[in-house]
Amino acid sequence: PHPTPEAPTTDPFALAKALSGVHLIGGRYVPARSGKTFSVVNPATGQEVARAADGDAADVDAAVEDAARAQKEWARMPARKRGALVAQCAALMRTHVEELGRLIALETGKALRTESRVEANTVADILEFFGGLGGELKGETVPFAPDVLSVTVREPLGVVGAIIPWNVPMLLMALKVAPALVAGNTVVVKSAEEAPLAVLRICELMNRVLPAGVFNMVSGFGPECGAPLVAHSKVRKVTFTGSVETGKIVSKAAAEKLIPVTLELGGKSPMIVFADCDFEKTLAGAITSMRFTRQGQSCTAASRIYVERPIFQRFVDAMAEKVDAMVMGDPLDEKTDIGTIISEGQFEKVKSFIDEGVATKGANGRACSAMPSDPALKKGLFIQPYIFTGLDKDSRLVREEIFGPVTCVMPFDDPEAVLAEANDSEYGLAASLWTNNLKVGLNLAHRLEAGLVQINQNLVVQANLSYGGVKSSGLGKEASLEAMLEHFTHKKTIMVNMG
Ligand code: TXE
Repeated sequence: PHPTPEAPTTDPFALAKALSGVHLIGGRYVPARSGKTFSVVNPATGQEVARAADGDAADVDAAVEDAARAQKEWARMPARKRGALVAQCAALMRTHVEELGRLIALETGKALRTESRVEANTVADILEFFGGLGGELKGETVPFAPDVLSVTVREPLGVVGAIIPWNVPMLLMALKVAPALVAGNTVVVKSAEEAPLAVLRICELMNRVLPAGVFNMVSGFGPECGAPLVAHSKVRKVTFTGSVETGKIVSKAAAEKLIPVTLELGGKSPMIVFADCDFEKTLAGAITSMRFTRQGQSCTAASRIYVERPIFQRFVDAMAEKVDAMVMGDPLDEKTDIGTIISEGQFEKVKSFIDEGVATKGANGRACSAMPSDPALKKGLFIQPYIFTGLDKDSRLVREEIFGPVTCVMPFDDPEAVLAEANDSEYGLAASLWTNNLKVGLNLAHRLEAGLVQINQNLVVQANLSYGGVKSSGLGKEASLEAMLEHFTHKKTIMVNMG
């Protein structure tokens, strides 16, 4: 028993308090074995809104043991029934969109209207999509010899450990949990220390539908709570979204146990704009691709924009004007377009990039959008969006992932040179091309080193389209039927001699 409301609530402050101090293990809310908690802060005001259970190896062990026990029964349930239960969770999510949107806005500082409510709806979309795939866990028959029947069947891997970040925690969790469950695995999620609440509420809601132990969640810090999850002997697969640095640590630990791992890591996504593009559409695309509404805290953010020289200055000016018109303010206010940065650590990191850009000789940084004037927000982690021009291609701002509202715009003259520059990056997550010359567009799309290339649009996550990067941006794919089959099942071969 825990005092979370049965019906959806629109009071995120009360809900945050009610979700304090617990993990969700074996279908029940339980405190950390150590009794420890840590602070969850509203980044728009600096005020504590809840205390989360501070998990360690003991909590992880309890969660994994429960998940392992539950997995036997879960895997024996007909796949379409598992899918139907996940689809039922989707329906429950739809009735909680407003609640989840408000809660995630409170704990992450992402604006309700432009980001948080959208994320809550996408969670329902993802659960709905994977819920329909139970019947698709199919194998094949393979010709071998006349008297031998060879078939393959898809089997679950066992307990999946999922580690998620704070930028789009609900959506990224759904992309991991939904396919893992439908495929017959059970799951232990380790939430991000900056944003443990909304995902915990989702876990609670799904536990109203799913058998106990099938979906568990622990909160805590990376080395203390995430690392023991990866290392646990009964975790048979790890799926991780986060930084390249931590991704490498997780990957090494998984290699020690010889278990598969999926990694969704950072990006430095190029956007290439040709002079013949549809100017207004491209401009709008640049604003959304850069995800200013999320303070640029997106792995696919268009943080390097290359614009063909004849329209370069016009494009930069028009972009600055558009961003200037965006309203920065209280994330829960419907008028707000842009909320806050997630944490003081990220705030300092982003600031240091901006300071470096501003101090660079020959560079020009334009600060856009007014800082909020409400005195209640004076301790909020707001940063004005910056548009930089005049930076060298080897500048840290052009090469490294800033994960803030900072984009670098550079002119180009030659498609081959811009392609080489776009590909000269350790990352390879997403890219976009904006031109009405489809021959040029398709040619470059084929040669861009990225997991996702879009021409004249910038939609990102779709549950049925495979998603994931190349180079340092990751390993393996998320979303899509193929990702579910490849990353959450193994193919068993069964041979029968009929002779
Ligand atoms: O990431 P971490 P942070 C990038 C972005 C950002 C930077 C740092 O550039 O500025 O990473 O962010 C858990 N074993 N991205 O520090 O550390 C941690 O608790 C197991 C891009 O938040 O990677 C959290 O749950 N787990 C990215 C998760 O890993 C560990 C989204 C992510 O944290 C661990 C987020 C360990 N040893 C940040 N150490 C994207 N791809 O969108 C930490 N964790």
